[in-house]
Amino acid sequence: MRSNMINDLRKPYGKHLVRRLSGLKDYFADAQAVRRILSKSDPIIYEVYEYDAPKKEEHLTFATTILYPGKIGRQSYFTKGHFHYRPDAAEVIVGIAGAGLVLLQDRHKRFETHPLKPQALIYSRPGRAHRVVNNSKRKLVFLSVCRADVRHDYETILKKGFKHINQ
Ligand code: PAN
Ligand code: ZN
Repeated sequence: MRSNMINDLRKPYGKHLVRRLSGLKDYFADAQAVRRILSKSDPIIYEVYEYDAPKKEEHLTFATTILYPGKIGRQSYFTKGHFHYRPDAAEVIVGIAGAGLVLLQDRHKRFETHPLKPQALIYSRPGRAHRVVNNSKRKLVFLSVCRADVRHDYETILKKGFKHINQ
């Protein structure tokens, strides 16, 4: 993105990431279902368009995530989910299209869920890991905004998981 304005957050901008099941296979609980699906295809679970901000504290970065509908075993498609490394930066998540859930969890496994829908705003306070789940039958699109020098800790979630939610 070169201009200072984005007219439509549902359209591509910045860096494009594509997250397929093969890259998320260890996050889903049903390993058999993962193997069965991967033997036939490698579905896209979500895509992210991320503004390429300078990684400095005075900047903000933001991303649009498109999370597709679907299930792996009994679990609906979700984003990997992560903590932010220190400084444990906060994040704002805003619904753009479709509906789902935001899961927030702190390092003591205190857990909250919030409905995500167009115009809903969820504040992931410092120290909260966040994951978004699409438990609907339509595409879920949301915006996230946080400080630009943030680094993602995926390891903790991969090892310890979120409190389990089956949809
Ligand atoms: C978001 C996420 C995005 C993809 O922009 O990075 O929704 O989710 P995962 O990073 O968990 O794969 C964000 O939380 N940024 O900090
Ligand atoms: Zn984040």
